[in-house]
Amino acid sequence: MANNDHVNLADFMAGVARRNPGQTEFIQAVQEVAEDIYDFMEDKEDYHREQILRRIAEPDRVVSFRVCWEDDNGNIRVQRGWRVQNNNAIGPYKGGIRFHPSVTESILKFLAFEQTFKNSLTGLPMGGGKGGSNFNPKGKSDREIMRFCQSFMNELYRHIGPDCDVPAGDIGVGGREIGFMFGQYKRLTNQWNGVLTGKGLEYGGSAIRPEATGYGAVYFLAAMLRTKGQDLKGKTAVISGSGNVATHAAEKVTQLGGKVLTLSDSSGFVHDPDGMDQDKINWVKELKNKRRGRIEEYVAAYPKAVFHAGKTPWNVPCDVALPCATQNELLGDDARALVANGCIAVSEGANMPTNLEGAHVFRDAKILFAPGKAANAGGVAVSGLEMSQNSERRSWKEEELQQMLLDIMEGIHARCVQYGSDGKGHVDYVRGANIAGFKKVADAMLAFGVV
Ligand code: NDP
Ligand code: 2IT
Repeated sequence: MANNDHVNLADFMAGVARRNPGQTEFIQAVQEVAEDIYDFMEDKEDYHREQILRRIAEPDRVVSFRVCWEDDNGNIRVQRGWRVQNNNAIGPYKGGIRFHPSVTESILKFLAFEQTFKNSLTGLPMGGGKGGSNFNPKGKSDREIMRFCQSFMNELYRHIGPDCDVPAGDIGVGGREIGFMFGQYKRLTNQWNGVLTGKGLEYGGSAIRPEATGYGAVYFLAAMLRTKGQDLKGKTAVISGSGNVATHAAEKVTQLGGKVLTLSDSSGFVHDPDGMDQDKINWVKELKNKRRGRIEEYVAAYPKAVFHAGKTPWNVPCDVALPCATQNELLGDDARALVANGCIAVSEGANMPTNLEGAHVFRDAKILFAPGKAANAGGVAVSGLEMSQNSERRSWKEEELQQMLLDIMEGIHARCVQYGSDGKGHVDYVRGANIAGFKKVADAMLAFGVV
């Protein structure tokens, strides 16, 4: 009789911590999932016997490599690059690439782990992966970005492929960087295929991919509100970040009749008591994507707004909140402030923006709380649709894709309700997302035997 049938949660987590020393974000992400999965697995011997959670929490592989490039002054710069291929039970590895000085192996492992469940939740055949570099794109010229992207791809290309691993964007990686990386992949392999998503519309990209994450997070929010007979009309929204996810979340909240009060970046947040209409949001997009400026500049253009240096926006009273910047940006005290100020729903556009304590505050208060792996899955879902279009060698119409995104988000919401409902009118979306995401991957792994 094997003796590892029933390792309890505490021992399981102690093992994860022992095997991944110092990888705090990864351990945090595993803990959050394991808390729900252990409960769900209690009477499911085969998941225990086959060590399924232990296997999902051990990446299939982590590739780490040196990235050298030359800056505009002729200096040789050395960065580290990674690709974490976490699990490909239900499809090719799929997940973004992040360029940010804070990137570590721990952060990419947490993101690849989360991605595995997120991609499963979409209902599309995609496994989980993530990559990136500690390269800081801020202040770099276009040519420097190009040289870095080309050097990064010089190693990455041998680990990816349209049926193997399909990267996309994330923090610090948008259309410009995907273009440089796709160009270099094509040059190295002499293959034109759907190896990356988030491409430009001229070369195989999908309509609405840039909008999909932010829009999807708001569709999920609207679906949660609907269970309480409510919608976004007239509701005040506090949003963090001012990048791809935040600006498109703001756009959709506005379209659905809500009033966006804040956006932020790593220097602080702007509070616009008049709300941010489409013109103002377009101004922010231009600021961030073209001029590569700081959110602080908003107050010069819109003088009624106030900039709060070094602060996050969670103390601004609101009906709904969308953390859309980065991990661990919303802590226990922030969650308590939001609940105390009457916030009724939180939809995570970012990955793991709420820390464990904050998540427990929201769950205990029984507000509507959508974890990133459910709420922000619209981005990777449309990436999956971009893969389908590339394989089929055609492009679907924008209206079709808009409807597919909406349907996918409704489907994720329904799966969360199925596994997260307490049967008495309350839905724990974290639990629902964890279990629904896990089950599909776990059952595929059971079918494969011990691999
Ligand atoms: P962008 O690079 O477009 O924007 C990132 C935004 O977050 C910027 O406003 C940035 O401010 C801010 N930010 C980044 N790091 C920090 C930090 N350490 N502290 C405070 N603010 C920070 O990235 P995205 O919008 O694409 O990504 C935002 C989040 O959404 C991430 O968690 C990402 O993993 C997640 N996500 C993205 C998807 C996508 O499709 N792009 C899909 C699903 C999730 P600053 O300019 O000062 O750095
Ligand atoms: O975190 C994420 O889901 C992303 N950055 C998008 C991944 C993708 O493959 O589109």
